[in-house]
Amino acid sequence: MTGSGGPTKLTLPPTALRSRVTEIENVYVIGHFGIARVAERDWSLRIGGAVTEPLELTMSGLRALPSVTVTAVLECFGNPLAPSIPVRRAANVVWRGVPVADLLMAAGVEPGATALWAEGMDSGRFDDVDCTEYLKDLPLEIAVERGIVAYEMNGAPLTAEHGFPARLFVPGYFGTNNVKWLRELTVTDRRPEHLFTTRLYQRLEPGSSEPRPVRDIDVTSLITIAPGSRAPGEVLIEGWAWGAAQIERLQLRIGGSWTDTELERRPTGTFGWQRFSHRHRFEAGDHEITARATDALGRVQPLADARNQVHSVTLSVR
Ligand SMILES: Nc1nc2c(c(=O)[nH]1)N[C@H]1C(S)=C(S)[C@@H](COP(=O)(O)O)O[C@H]1N2
Ligand SMILES: [Mo]
Repeated sequence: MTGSGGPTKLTLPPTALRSRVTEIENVYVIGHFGIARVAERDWSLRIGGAVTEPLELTMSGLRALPSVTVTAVLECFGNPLAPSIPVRRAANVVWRGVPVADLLMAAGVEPGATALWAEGMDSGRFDDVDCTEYLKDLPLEIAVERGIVAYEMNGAPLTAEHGFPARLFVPGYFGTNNVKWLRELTVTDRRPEHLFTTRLYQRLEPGSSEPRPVRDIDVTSLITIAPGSRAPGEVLIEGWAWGAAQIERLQLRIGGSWTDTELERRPTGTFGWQRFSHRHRFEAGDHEITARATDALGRVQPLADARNQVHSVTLSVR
């Protein structure tokens, strides 16, 4: 199974992300090898590696298992070849699927396993490298804690673009880990050498010289009101804030000074985005509004030079 054509990228403007749950047509799309078209009857999921009972599941077998529903952010790390440029590809989605924990429980994980490899059915050439599959590896502990093999987004079967018939989804992790057109999960104790595991989607964390795989989502926020012309008066400024950890504070900079906004909390152990809102009265003039989030671990969105740098919108009030 190969993707069709070259890389596929669909990015939506922030104003298309106003809904709490992003409509499927407003969910960005990334396919490094294009979009794989998979027929349900040709699909199965193999679970193997360091397990006592390797499994192979059909779609009807997967659907027959108990499922969970979680609302969580899907966010692209960005261009793997230019990782400091903010691309702001994000969405908040209701996912339904079978917990990885249940599947691995049925397969019986052998002692000493630390990693889970996830393989997609798409293949092709990316960054001048031929790949026989899309491959990611995850810490087994996190995959078991919150990973699901998802077959619905927002209550409907996955579309081909989003990984039909099933994909991995790990709440709190960057999109690159959420392998679409999933065909195999392998339990093991090491990292695979692969374009998408050890070469691309690596980052240098502050104070470290050792590249690390892109996993936890950064502290981020997005203003969703439309930029452009407005009449003088009060404007409801709103948007979303999210990250691997809960966002504790969302400030807006309007005309040079920072103000706190009203910010929703998110329930413990969940990874959906949090709404922020603030009413402000604008006089005639051009006004730049900037949003900055701070998470529960004190991490603040950088003002510049980072993929998760603050987002700004300019209003021309006349
Ligand atoms: N099989 C496969 N899975 C994949 C990819 C891919 O190219 N092939 N791209 C990843 C990246 S980088 C992102 S951001 C998400 C995007 O998911 P979406 O297209 O459903 O928005 O899928 C991830 N899973
Ligand atoms: Mo991505």
